[in-house]
Formats: sequence, C-alpha cells, structure tokens
Amino acid sequence: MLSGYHWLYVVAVAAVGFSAVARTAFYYLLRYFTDDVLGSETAVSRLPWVALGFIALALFQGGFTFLSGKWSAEAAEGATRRLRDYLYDHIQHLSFTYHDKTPTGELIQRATSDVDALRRFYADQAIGAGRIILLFLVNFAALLTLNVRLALISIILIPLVLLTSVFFFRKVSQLYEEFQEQEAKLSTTLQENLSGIRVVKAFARQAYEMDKFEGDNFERYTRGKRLLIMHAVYWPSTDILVFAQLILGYFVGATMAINGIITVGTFIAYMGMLNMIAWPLRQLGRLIVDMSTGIVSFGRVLAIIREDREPLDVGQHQPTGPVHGEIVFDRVGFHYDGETAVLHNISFRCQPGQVIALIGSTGAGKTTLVNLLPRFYDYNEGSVTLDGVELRDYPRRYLRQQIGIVQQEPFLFSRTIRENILYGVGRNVSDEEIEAAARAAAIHEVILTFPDGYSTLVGEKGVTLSGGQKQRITLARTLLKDPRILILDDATSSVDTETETAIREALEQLLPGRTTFIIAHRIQTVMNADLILVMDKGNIIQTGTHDELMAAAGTYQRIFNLQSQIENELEEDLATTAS
Ligand code: TTP
Ligand code: MG
Repeated sequence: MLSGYHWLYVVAVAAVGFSAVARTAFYYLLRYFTDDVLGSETAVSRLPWVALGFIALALFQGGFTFLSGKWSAEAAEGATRRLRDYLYDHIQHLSFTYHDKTPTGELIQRATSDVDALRRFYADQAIGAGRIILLFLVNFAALLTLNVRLALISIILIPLVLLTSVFFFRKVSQLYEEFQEQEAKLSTTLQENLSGIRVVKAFARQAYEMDKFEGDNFERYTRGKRLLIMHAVYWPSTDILVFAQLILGYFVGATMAINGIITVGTFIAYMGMLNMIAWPLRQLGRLIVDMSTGIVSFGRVLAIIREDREPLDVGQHQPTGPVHGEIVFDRVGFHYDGETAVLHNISFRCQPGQVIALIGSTGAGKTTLVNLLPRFYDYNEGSVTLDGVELRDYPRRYLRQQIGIVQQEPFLFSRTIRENILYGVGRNVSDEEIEAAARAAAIHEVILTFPDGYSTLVGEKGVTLSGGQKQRITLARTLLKDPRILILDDATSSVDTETETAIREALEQLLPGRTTFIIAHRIQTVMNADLILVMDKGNIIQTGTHDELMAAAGTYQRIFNLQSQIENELEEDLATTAS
C-alpha cells in the first residue's frame, strides 16, 4: 500500500531530522550567549546578531516541522486511500461462503474504523517515532560533545522508561483488541437493527432490542474504560521516572558547574538538551502504546485481505461463444457447512431451450440447486455438466454472464429504476430495449405512473416499491441481460395471478432457445414445463411432464388437487356472493 510513497516518507523523516538539528543548535547558541556574550565588553553590539540567530533557528525548525507534517500526511492519506479502495474491491470478490458467515457490521467496522487507525499510524505514529529517535540521537551526540560523563548520566534511567512502555504496550494491545471486537459487535447490532427496523416495529420489540443494544454498549463502555485507565496509569508512572532522571541530571550538572568543571553556559545548554532527551522518550513510550492500536487494526484488516478471492476468470475450459444450455446433473450432492447434506443424489438432464420447473416444499433445496449453476457454490459430489463440460471448469465470470438469475429475495439499489434495470448489462442499451424488458415483466405501465417514470429513485431517497413491483423490476433487469440460461427463483411469488399470466405469456415469447429454470409453488406456473422436478428434503422425488405426473399417484398430483380444490372453493364463494 505504501509503494510510491516511500520517498515521501524518507523526505518527511529527513525534514524531521533538520528540525531536530535546529533545536539542538538552539542550545549551543544559548551556551555561547551565556559564556561568551553576556559577560564580554562588546556584549551590546553582539546582542542583535545573537537575537537574529535565535529567530533564524526558530524559523528553520518551524519550517521543517511543517514540511514533515505535510509530507507524512500526504503519504498516509494516499496509502490509506489505496487501502480502502483495495479492501472494497477485495470484499466484493470474496466467496458467498465467506459472506454467509461474516456479519456485515464486522466488515464495515474493519473497512472504516480499523483503516482509520492505520491512517493514524502512518500519519502520526510512524513519523512521530522517527522524530523522537532522531531527537534522541542528535541531542545525545550533542551532549557527548559537551561532557561525556554528563551525557551518560542523562540516559541512565531511560531503559526503565522503555521497559515500562513495552509493558504497557502489551497490556494496551490486548485491551484494544477486545475493545475493537466489541465495537464491531455494536456496529453489527446497529446495522442489523436498522435493516430489520420494520420487523422490530411490527412486533413492538423496541424495548427488547434496546436491552440487547444496551448490554453490548455497556460492555463497550467497560472495555473502553479499561483501555483509557491503562493509558491513564501509563502517564504518571513514566512521569515519575522522567522526573527522577531530570533531577539526577540537574543535580550532577549543577555540582559540576559549582565545582567549575563545566561552565554555566554549558550547564544551561545541558539542561535544555536533557529535556529534549527525556520528554520525547516518554512520548516514545506513549507512541509505542498507541502503535499497538495500529498494529491490532492492521491484523484485523489483514485478516480480510488474507481471505482468498474467488477467481472470476480462472477455469480449465475457456469458452469463446455463448452456451447452448444442455445441462446434466449426475448424482450431485451438496452441503453448505461441510456436515448436513442439503442436496442428495440429484440427477436429471435437459436439452438446450427446455423449460425445467422445480416444485416442492419449502426448504427442499430448490434455491440451493439452481445456485450451483452460476457457481455461487460448488457441488461436493457427483457432476454437473454444461454443454458436456464440467461446470467446475468454467470461469465464474462466463457462467454469470451467460446465466441470468432472478433471485428469490429481490434487491434493488438506491438508484433510479433505469439504473436498476440496466444493472446487469455492460453495453449501451436503447430506451426501447429497456421498455421492452419492462413490458415483458409487466412493470412498464406501473413505472409510467411514478412521478419521474424511469428516472424515479428507488429506496431511501425515492419511492418505496411494493414487493411485487420490486420483483418485476428485478425480472426486467434479468430479461434485459438476455441470458442464454434463465433462472426464475420464485420470481412471480408476490404477483397476482392475472399479472402472472401476463408475464408467463410474455416469457413464452422470449423463452424459445433459452434454457429456463422456473421455481414456483403454484402448479399453474410450472405445468407447461418440459420437465418438472418435484423436490423434497434435498431429493428429487418425482420427475416428468405435467401429464405424466398427473397420471401417477404422488406428491405432484396431491398438490395439484389441493390447489384446484382451493381455487374451486374460492370461485364458488365468489359466485354465491355475486348472486
Ligand atoms: P433452500 O435451497 O433455500 O430451499 P428452497 O429454495 O427449496 O426453499 P423455499 O421454497 O422456501 O425457497 O434451502 C435448503 C436448505 O439449505 C435449508 O435447510 C436451508 C439451507 N440453506 C443453508 O444452509 N444456507 C443457505 O445459504 C441457503 C440458501 C439454504
Ligand atoms: Mg428458495
């Protein structure tokens, strides 16, 4: 992340070095002033020059401090900007399995708060540490030129200061990690509560949610307090050590000055330099402690980066043209978690252009089955071939381009309706094509009734759509993509029977040549399919066409009878009410 910024860092540290040298030169000038100017006969005429010297040094020091701050900030902001971009990109490329098990709030926390801790590390802590080390080296070298014995006495307690820092560093790292974990938990709770706000309100569970949040928040408070107390203990404990060091140094220095071993000017300069060694080193301790937060955050960000991306373009088979759509499942088995199988022994075949319908109880594995086709997940047993080639050998990007899926839970972005419908296509599309797709999905007329038509914003800042409207827009989105293989996962479940019939008729126009999977609960939706698969508990229990399935006693026939019985009763009811 830092590549390209190394040099900026080097010059920032160099600038810090210059500013440290100016600071030390200041004490030399002070010594010269005390020893050679104050008592001399020409003092008055030399005074302005000395004053000018002090001013020049102050400007020099200030200028370089500014430059190092500017450069290190540029490097830090640049590097973290790159890191944020990279993370965003990386998170989008992680597998379905990863996203299934990682709470969104956790990812948000790591991509924001933790990245910011890293920014502070780059901007303040890394450069601050460089500054302190340089200050120490320059001042210590200067002290050595003043008096070797004094110089050595000045650092006698410094190791203790550093040891204390390391001790606190360990403590703070651990506390900070616990703190960040809890903070992530809080983000997750908040994020989930906001996405589910309608459910919360519908069940009037605000108090329960509040309790849950309060509990987590209290834990965060406790951990935050522990962390701050640890910081609070650090300062006085190192203060004592630094003061002891200063008093020791002053005492020895003063004794030497009284005995005439060093001049008064040297003693004054020595006091200044000693300060410039002792206090910054205490700051270094603090920095080391702060760095622990940067390091912990680094680890948390790295944990995401280390997750393997799901390769989009890798595949032994690199197809050139569009698929035909011949699909063969052969004894396919699949599980999500490595234990409980969700699909068992699934076998069927379909020719290009056929319509396959899946019907069956909820949780039977219908969605799971069709999710294997675009390789959202890879099957664990058996084989699936598409046009005679094992599905695993296809690059994911190709499959996802060729397969259009209307997912069971419709999701629209907070963008305009047009942008939402256009989402799946990378090419330029005319308004006529968009409208044709919307017409086929029986949503065109509805869109026209919105205030801004196709430019109406969806979601938070725009119109709130009904479930059926959303579903039909996602359908239009997939139809516009014009995929060779079309998967409709309960795509008309929230649509009334009349509209569904309209959609089905429009789809029949579009379907020729396309292999289509339709998942539905209504027999009406699936009865025209070339092949109907009846699923239960991860198994295919019946296969055939509508007529074949009706001829045999079984689940399909039972569902059909139940559904027609309900319909008949409904019609009779309506008839009696009307008469
Ligand atoms: P689904 O394949 O989602 O069942 P379904 O589509 O047939 O059901 P519905 O008609 O209600 O849409 O789920 C099959 C089983 O797999 C079910 O027990 C839940 C489990 N499952 C997971 O463990 N992880 C997942 O991501 C999904 C989608 C399902
Ligand atoms: Mg489903």
